[in-house]
Amino acid sequence: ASGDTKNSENGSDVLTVGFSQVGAESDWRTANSESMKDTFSSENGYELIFDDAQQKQENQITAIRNFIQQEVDYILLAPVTETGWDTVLQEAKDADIPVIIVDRMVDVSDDDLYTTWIGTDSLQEGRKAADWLNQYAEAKEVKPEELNIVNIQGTIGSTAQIGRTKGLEEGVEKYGWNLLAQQTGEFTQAKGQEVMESMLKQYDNINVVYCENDNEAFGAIDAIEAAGKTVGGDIKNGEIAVISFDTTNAGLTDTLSGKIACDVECNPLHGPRAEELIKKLEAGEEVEKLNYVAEEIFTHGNDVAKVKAVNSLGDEEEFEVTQITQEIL
Ligand code: GZL
Ligand code: ZN
Repeated sequence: ASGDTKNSENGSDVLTVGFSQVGAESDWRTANSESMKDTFSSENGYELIFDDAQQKQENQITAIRNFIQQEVDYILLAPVTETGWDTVLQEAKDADIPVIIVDRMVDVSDDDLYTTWIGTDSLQEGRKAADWLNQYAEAKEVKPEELNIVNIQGTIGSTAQIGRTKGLEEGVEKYGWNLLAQQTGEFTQAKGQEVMESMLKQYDNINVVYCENDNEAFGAIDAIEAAGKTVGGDIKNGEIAVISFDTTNAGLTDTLSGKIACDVECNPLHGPRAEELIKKLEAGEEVEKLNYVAEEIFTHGNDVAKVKAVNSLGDEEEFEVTQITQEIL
């Protein structure tokens, strides 16, 4: 498939790209799909075969096998979970079709089973949120042991969930927070609301809700308000601080209003970056194995100016906390 664009696998001068997408579970996912469709359009000289797996790994494996049958030039995979990919990626390798992993990461026996990866550092995202929460509690004169946290997790086994949960759990260990409950909200608004409702029935002392994406936060906020409680940041006076990830438009709108106390950016616009990698591969150029996308952190109050977080490569990085304003939206 690599080599001269003019003579791609199926002989036409169009590059055929098969994209196995997780599903349509969240605003972030929708934006990610749009970015890929906008980039790999026919006017840009591509034929995109797009498959929505409805968050099921077996559907992704079927889609990849179909792409192999159709002799696509490139396979893009946004993997719903971290494991279970060795067999089908070996089949793609045997068919000499380069695989680009997008967004979440895969854990495979041999990383030659994929050509390159483009995405974001979920572990560092979680660590940013934890560092922010530690400083925020201090600013609000709330002791670490007074923080009663519930964690609405993402799709269990996805690296986005694994990383963000790990970042929180490290904070619990390090600062002595109370982690009352953890349950998956499957990155959806409906499940996030359902899980929050059940947690509110079990605990009457929750003052922090750590949601692993904005859609879970929207659901959790509805449940909290329906229970007659208040989301905000004034933990000392009974408000519930909601932490979230993705910084979707709706998420940043809630951050501006103070309903979300802190939203950690996770950038979905991987289309152009994936195309850049394909162009390099077509030109026979070397590409980095791992291509991390830079991402920030947003709040609406000046309580925390900077956060520090070690990234997945082991380097500590410092980030200015961005104050959300109407103009940024
Ligand atoms: C994160 C991505 C996650 C988003 C969710 O990189 O995999 O999946 O945070 C989406 O909104 O469902
Ligand atoms: Zn991310």
